[in-house]
Amino acid sequence: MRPGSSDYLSRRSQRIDIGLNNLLPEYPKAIPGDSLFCAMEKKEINGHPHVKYHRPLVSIEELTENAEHFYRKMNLRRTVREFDSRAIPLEVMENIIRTAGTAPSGAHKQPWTFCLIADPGIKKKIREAAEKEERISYSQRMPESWKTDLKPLGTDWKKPFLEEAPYLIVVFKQSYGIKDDEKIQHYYVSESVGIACGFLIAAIHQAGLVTVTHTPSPMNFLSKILGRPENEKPFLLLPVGYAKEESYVPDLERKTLDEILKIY
Ligand code: IYR
Repeated sequence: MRPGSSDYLSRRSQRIDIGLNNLLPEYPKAIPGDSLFCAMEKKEINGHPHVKYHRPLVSIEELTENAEHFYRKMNLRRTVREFDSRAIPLEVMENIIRTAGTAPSGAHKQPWTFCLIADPGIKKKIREAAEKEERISYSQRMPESWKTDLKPLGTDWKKPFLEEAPYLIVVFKQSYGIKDDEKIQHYYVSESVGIACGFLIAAIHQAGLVTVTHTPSPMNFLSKILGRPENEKPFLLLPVGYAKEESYVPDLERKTLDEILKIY
């Protein structure tokens, strides 16, 4: 079986699942992050509760294979702007968002809210508001040099994908939290939410779906349409779905390892 073939990839992910459940035979469906998984070996350290970290013991051969396998899979990710309207089960989207929620964050404040939109009426409102801003951006706000840089991507003010994709995810960053009417300090908010969006995009790709990272500017209209509170600011808008059956993406190249890696 050729590494990188779809059969090879699905066999390998099955093997990873079986491995996790062998590690936890008493909880056959335990998933890290679930309370079941966390309820195992506990210990107080400096007066704070800790749980045992179950180190996955991976051989050098497996490390090598895992790293190459994941790179190959991620290297197949492409930004796609044309969607198939085929429905996607809500459960799939919930697990994708759970994955984004596993991201690290400043002082573990998890300063994010993911709004999932399937309602055609709300999608229409978002499209209309986004296109209104984008039309102004493309005709008045963006300098010619910016538009020249975007030419190879073929973007313009029209955003039909905001209605065509079965789901939109709007990610909000929480500048601060609120609990019992008290403000909670958040740290490294943009970094944390940016990392969570990276996890989100990887999870969308891993599931077999596509997205485009859309950042209409300004995007305050999203707070209004979705009725988000004052402590949340829109961060990123991601339409999610199957790619349209026949769609083309720009013939782009990624920087080589030599260009992005400096070893010291
Ligand atoms: N937000 C606009 C413009 C745009 C900007 C960049 I930088 C892109 O990589 C792609 C598009 C739009 O969504 O069309």
